[in-house]
Amino acid sequence: MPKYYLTTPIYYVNDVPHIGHFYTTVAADVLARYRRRRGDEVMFLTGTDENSQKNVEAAAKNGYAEIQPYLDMMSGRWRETWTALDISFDDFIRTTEDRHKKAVEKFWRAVEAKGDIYQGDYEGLYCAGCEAFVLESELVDGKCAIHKKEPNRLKEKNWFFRLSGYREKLLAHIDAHPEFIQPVGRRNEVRSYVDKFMSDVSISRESMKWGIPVPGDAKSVIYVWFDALINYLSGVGYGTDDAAFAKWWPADLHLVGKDIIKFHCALWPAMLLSAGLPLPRTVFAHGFFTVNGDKMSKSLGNVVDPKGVCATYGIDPVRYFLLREIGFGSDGDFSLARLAERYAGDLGNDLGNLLHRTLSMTEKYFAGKVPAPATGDTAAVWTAYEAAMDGLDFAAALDAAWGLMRDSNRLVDTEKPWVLAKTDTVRLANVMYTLLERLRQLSWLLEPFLPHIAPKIREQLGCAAAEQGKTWEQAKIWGGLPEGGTISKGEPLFPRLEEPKKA
Ligand code: ME8
Repeated sequence: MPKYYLTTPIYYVNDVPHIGHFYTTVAADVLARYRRRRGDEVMFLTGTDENSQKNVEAAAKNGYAEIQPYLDMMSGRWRETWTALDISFDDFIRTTEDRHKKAVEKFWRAVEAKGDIYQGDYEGLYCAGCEAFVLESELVDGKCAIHKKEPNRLKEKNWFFRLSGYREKLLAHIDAHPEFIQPVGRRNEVRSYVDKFMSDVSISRESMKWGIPVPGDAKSVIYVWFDALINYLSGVGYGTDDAAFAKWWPADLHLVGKDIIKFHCALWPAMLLSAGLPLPRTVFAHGFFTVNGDKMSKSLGNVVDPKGVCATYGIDPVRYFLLREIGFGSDGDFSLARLAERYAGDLGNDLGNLLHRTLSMTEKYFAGKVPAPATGDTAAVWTAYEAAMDGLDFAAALDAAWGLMRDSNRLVDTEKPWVLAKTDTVRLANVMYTLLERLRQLSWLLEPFLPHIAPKIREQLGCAAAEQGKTWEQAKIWGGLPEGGTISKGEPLFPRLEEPKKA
């Protein structure tokens, strides 16, 4: 069985998840579900990044005398949120876990043994928001361009990682492996950074008390990014379970937002090269989105809670919307008006209505039984869908499915089954079978995106049990819906939403 190991970033626990975190996590979940259906053994890892100064500050702000209980409570909230939203993660890594600390220690020792860690003095500007040193030249009006806050000046004795020693190797890897950094715009951005700006980084902090101690120097803690990136190894057994590690590493895909691409495509691969480990196959950085046109921020009060929006629209419609509306890899906007439009249009009209009218006509003209198979060919739809999914172009994959759906709605309009019922029952049977069979196939194509709706489609088509045991390749074969099966029309898939009450 081929294996597929994919990850999300591990998120800071200084706050609860918002729709941006949900976006990355849903994209990973769609892929995980898709790869499982294609027959891969999947490891889908997510988790929480707990050794950050931001978390320490949040613990204090929330009145916690001890940090660990705050981290336990918050990490629990992240995990519960993903569980409540049916994210199918296989493991959840926390950087305060023992298995992670062991891995970090082993990793540090390996890099040290390579001669890539040295001691030096550091003086520089540190942005706590980025958890990174920033250059004077990167500031806008003296403030971090992302966090809009003045960085602090830090001066301390630090351990450094010889990142600059990996410039040539990294450039060669980026050039030889076009799949390593995606999409291509990001590859160019990272390449030019590695080529022109990448310098050694400080990987310890003397002034900070919370974190994993530097092996052999208990006064210092390891820089949070150096620690956090290692989650991708500790999550699959590095330092604790050699067999699991040999099975899963290297990762097939790290999914990240564009804000953290340099950490993942410069620092991380250099760390791995130093430790003598293979590099992940692909790092894909998606874009950032605004909310109703504005940057999401606490001060603007427009932070979208994924649980809240899913409670109103349903989990599947929100998943669909996020991956259809915002091209994966591009920036975009999350607008509630657009969500409502796509809910009523794409989902209600195109999909819900196609199923509803097809089932109603099957009841009316064939007493609720699937008529004899007609010929048909949907191979091109599957090919387009698979190519899009393999390239992480979710919108294009959905377009392929929607193409088939819209064509089916057109088929109803042009063939007019209500007329055929009086004039040509053979043709009527062919049209109805075509529609029913296409819906069966659509349930497969939609399932990674709509994991709750797709099984309902199959139940209504009366083929849930039969489809359950099929492989992806079997599901593709035209004519899978057996003649004589009994359909059972159910509740509408996308009920009309109540108008928001006017105050
Ligand atoms: O950076 N649009 O964690 P984090 C799209 N702990 N995606 C968004 C978004 C938006 N407006 N806002 C956030 C960290 N994201 C580190 C990662 S990994 C070893 C350590 C998503 O909690 C996006 O995936 O700040 C981004 O990269 C991530 O949340 C940052 O999460």
